[in-house]
Amino acid sequence: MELKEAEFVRDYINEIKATYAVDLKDTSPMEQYMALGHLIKRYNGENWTDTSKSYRKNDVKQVYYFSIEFLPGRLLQSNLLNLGITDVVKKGLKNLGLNFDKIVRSEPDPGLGNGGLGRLAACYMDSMASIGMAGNGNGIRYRYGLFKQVFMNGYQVELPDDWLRNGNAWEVRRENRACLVKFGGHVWMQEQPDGSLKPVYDHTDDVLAVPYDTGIIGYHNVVTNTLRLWSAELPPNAEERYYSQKERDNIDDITKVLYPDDSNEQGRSLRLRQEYFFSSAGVQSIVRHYLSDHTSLKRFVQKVAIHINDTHPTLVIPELMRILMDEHDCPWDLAWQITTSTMSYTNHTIMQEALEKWPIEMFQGLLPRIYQIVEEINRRYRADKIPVFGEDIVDRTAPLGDGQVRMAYLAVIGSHSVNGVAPLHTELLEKDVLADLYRIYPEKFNNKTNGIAERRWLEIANQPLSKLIDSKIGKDWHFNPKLLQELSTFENDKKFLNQLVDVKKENKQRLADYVQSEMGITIRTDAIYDVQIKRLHAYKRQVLHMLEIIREYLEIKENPQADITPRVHIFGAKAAPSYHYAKSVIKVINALADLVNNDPDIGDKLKVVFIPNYGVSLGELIIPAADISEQISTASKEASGTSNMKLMTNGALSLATMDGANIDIIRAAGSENEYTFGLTAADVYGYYHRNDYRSKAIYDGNPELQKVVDSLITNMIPGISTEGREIYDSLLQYNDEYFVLADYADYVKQQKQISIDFKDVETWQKKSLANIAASGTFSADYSVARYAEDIWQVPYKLILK
Ligand code: DL6
Repeated sequence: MELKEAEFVRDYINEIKATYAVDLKDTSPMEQYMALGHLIKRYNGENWTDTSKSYRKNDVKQVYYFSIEFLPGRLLQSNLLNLGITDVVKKGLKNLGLNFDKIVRSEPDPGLGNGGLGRLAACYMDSMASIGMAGNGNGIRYRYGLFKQVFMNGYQVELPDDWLRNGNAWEVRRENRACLVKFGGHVWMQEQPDGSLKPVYDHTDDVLAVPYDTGIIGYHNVVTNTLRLWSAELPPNAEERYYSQKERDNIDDITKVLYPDDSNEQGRSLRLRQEYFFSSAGVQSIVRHYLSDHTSLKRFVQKVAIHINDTHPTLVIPELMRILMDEHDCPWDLAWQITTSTMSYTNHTIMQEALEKWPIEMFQGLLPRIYQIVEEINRRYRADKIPVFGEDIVDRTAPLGDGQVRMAYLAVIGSHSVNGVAPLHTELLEKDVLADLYRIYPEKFNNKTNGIAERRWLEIANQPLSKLIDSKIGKDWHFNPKLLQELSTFENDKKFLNQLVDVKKENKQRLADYVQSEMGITIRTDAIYDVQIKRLHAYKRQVLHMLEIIREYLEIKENPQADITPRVHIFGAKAAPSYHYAKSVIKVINALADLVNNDPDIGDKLKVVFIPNYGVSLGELIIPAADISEQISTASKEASGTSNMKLMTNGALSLATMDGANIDIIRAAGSENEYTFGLTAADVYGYYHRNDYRSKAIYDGNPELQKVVDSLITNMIPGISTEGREIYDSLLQYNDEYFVLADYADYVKQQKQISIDFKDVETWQKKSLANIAASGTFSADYSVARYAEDIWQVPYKLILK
């Protein structure tokens, strides 16, 4: 948008006065941020309205992306960037004597997600707007985010993430678009005068779903799409009937916190209520919106695509069936045809425990009408498929089985498309996790490799690199990230390679300053920054990285004079509150950090920093500083990964197993520019089939490994007696479920190679450049364009300059 500095300054001062009734000099950075947010939202108001109007006028097909998580990160900088007004705003604020960085840091990270799944949804929102596609998000407005992680004596402690404390500058509450969502009670079929049957609900617990909309601004294209998040409130008849405190709390709880503890029955039931709440409200509002412009449901499929991001929103399937049949008199067959043609589903994991299942009793009690519909889907599925495929396979794949509602199976049966998120992942879905359903519906399965918001991870997170790239190849890559490939023509340009070294150093210094001021740890910027940032989970194998740190520590202790390439091992990870093992891993890494960082024999050759409260904003600080990207999951277990792509685009070299999208990264950048190691997915499945993996045998055969693993239980690392033992036992007594010991030797070999290679600055920098240049292909712009073409059948205008 066009904006003159003087105009901005005038508007901003007025905004401050109108909102806070004080002079600029008396405002806090938080107030300065809020006023700026309100002003930018106002500037963009017309774009937002015009976008909605133009979609309506042209009767454009809309995509609704349902996700229980969205992790957009701070919005101020990305909105300024996408509107093209960063420089003028920065200048105006500077001339007013304000500190832009402080204002940026005052914005809380919306705590609406937990990891890659939520961040992917946010990247896709950004890209859908940026390629001019009518893509809306649908989720939950959690009052409290996941949690704020702090470490006390090395243990993870979870504090409330009160991200809405000061309000949210970007959202608009739209009470006039609220919907009622019904839980519990009884349903019976009442005969209508025309002889048909209609369900009647009795004694339901009704909840008002109020939408809060956030504008998602496209990159330099005047498009603004909508992210709609639902909040649970008392229904409008609240004054007419008495609600006990318990009833009020029950309603409040639905959108109070992300991921209620699902380690107990009450938590699980709350989770199911959350899932139905946003699925129902979202589908109700979609149908209402569609019918405000169309007189019949005939063209619904041509105008609406609903995407199920992981199993959590699967209830959109029976909910759309309910609305079509109960509220719009559609017969079953037509309703089913509309529903299955509208829905598509992405699976994000092969981990069995994450394929949600609900006990039938709980499900039926909470959602009696929806259960009736699922029962009928189940009955028809069986009647339809048993004659063709036989009873066994249909039993195994029916939506109801073993006393449970099986959400992933319902999602596959009720959708026209099922995709995995990287080629290996999709292959494993077809061959293993969903193999039976693949046999029944092979035509539904396809792959859509994940992508990232390149612009955020370069233009916002890594401005020095972004500017350097602009100076070499111009700015067209902002619109068409594959053009980053042009950088490879500079691989022998020494001056450019040196400039890349300087950029990395600047980014490392920024991170080092943060680590110094927040954690009191001094780290040197000429060390290898060896980074592992992702959820804490056994399959992601932070333990393997931890064993390497112990090995390096013992190596220096044995030979303090050895010529060691200095290293800083950097972790960022949250463990689910009820995931005991993951919390023990955090404790041990923190204890190890205390030992290593304070040992005078070690000095600054080796440092370990576990940066608390990892999230999008910390990612923006850590990723540009990384030399090594640790992507070391057990092959077959990581569906895709996306930190691997963000680190690649920022010039980190992958130390990676052949898992998820690592495989595609390695292919794109060239294996000579990465460090690969370990078992392949086929090796892992080989062990499963033969049932002959014996971790103890590997331990017995490797004296160095013995020393490293034993140090978990020998008091070498102070203060970890139970946690060290727990990890030790997982590796030896419980036969090392994730093949850490199998991959140890190969991993160490590559780590040693990295220490050698890092010293050759020019060669290292060439490898780094190869990664940056090849990374454009992982832009989310292309991913959503593939969804648009193959699955959603919606138009878009990729802005290829
Ligand atoms: O597709 C986004 C993201 C993938 O990159 C990760 O590999 C995958 O683990 C994650 N999946 C989930 C779902 N639940 N689990 N586990 O978060 O999705």
